[in-house]
Amino acid sequence: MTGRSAFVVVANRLPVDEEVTSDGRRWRASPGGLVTALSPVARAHRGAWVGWGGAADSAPEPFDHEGIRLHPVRLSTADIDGFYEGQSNSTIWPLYHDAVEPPSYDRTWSDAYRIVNARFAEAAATVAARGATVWVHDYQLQLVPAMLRAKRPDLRIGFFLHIPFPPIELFMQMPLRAEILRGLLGADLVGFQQKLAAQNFVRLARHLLDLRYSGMTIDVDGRAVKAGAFPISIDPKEMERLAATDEIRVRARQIRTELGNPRTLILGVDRLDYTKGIELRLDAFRELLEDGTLTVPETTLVQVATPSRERVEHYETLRTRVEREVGRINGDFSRVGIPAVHYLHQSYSRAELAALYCAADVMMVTPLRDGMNLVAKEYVAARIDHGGALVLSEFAGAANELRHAFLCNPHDLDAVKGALMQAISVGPSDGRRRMQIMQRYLRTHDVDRWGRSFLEILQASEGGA
Ligand code: ADQ
Repeated sequence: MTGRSAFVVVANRLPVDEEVTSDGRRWRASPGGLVTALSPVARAHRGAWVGWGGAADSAPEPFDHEGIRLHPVRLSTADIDGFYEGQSNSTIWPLYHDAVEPPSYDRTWSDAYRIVNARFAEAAATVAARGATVWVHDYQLQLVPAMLRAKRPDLRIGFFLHIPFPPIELFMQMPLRAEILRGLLGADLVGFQQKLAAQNFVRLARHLLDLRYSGMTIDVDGRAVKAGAFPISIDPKEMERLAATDEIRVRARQIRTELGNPRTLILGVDRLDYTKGIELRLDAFRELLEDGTLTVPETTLVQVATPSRERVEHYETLRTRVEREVGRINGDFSRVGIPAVHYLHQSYSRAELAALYCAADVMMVTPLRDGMNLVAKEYVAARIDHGGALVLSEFAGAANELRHAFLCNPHDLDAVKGALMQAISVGPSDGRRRMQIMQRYLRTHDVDRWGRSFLEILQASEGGA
């Protein structure tokens, strides 16, 4: 594959992880929704992908991987500090998640963000063919659409934000607010997980830049910029296939045996992130053990928490708090050889995740705020036996779609406890009915539909000059 591409994905990370083996360096497709969603689209368009390879100060020459041309962008250690850990994960991430932890602001981070966004825009401009479609992703790259348009007015540019977009009052805190808004408005189509987020965006354009809008289309100096909701999804067939294998069925039973065959197995699977509501889940569980509503060993909680952003301060302190609380619950309620909480600070294969999903009676997904939350969708897809029950925070994007989960307000501990108890005690026919309805929904609202619906609207937009 040579030359420029008619379809380019731009994301913070490339869709591959580097593996160092005894024979040298090798690239392996990285797991995750974004890669599963976009790789087939990029491949079908003989497309390119611009992103960081994951190692500091290293950017190999462009190379092909499974039919996609990959263009690594170099990030230095200082870039990672200021752009990624600073502006992206200590300013924008908390601010866009309702400031559930206070955002930090630092002028040097803003500079790093500008510089790195310019580097991504430059790389995309070099890679894109004349009139190409470029799809930029997520909160790390919000300046890229305008920077790219300035260099390449011929392109059709789409942007998708995977996390929530905050209401005006919160967004206005950000020193970089006007620049970020103008950056996003460089796109022809700006996609969000939820309608509310898209509405926040068009209102902000009027409030901050005095731009007119009609419906969900903003007039930016005579150019039409559309905003819309495109709730991301999963490939439910992947989980269904895994759950149907003998290997996973056996492993699910084995997990329950290893846990001492509890009557009720409660599961949480999250990146270890303060937005995910891991602590409140532990609080709910502890209170239910304290008042005797739940007992050990009849009930066990397994919390899988993938290591994440460990060099960012909020994440370090969260880890300490979670581990202290797990220790406290176990100290008070475990029996010899039978812990109340199994806490696993590890990453797992898709197969092991599928087995955990199949083994769990209740899945707790309780973020304080989440763009979508794919774990909730994966759990539902994995339950081909129509068993299990999902407790889901109203503040996850997924709650707009998975209406038959046991929904709760994560800021109300009694409501969380109530939803958990309802899920534990749901009758088999009601439980089955709820699962079936949610599964039917996921089959028709899969990740393929997400990608197609975004790109169809993008193709129908005015596009470049
Ligand atoms: P995340 O905040 O990372 O994504 P989520 O949507 O739940 O959150 O996706 C996590 C993914 O990681 C899932 O596919 C899950 O299976 C996987 N995972 C979690 N724990 C794991 C473990 N221990 N081992 C292996 N895999 C694990 C952001 C937004 C979300 C939005 C997605 C996609 O914050 O709101 O849904 O992007 O747009």
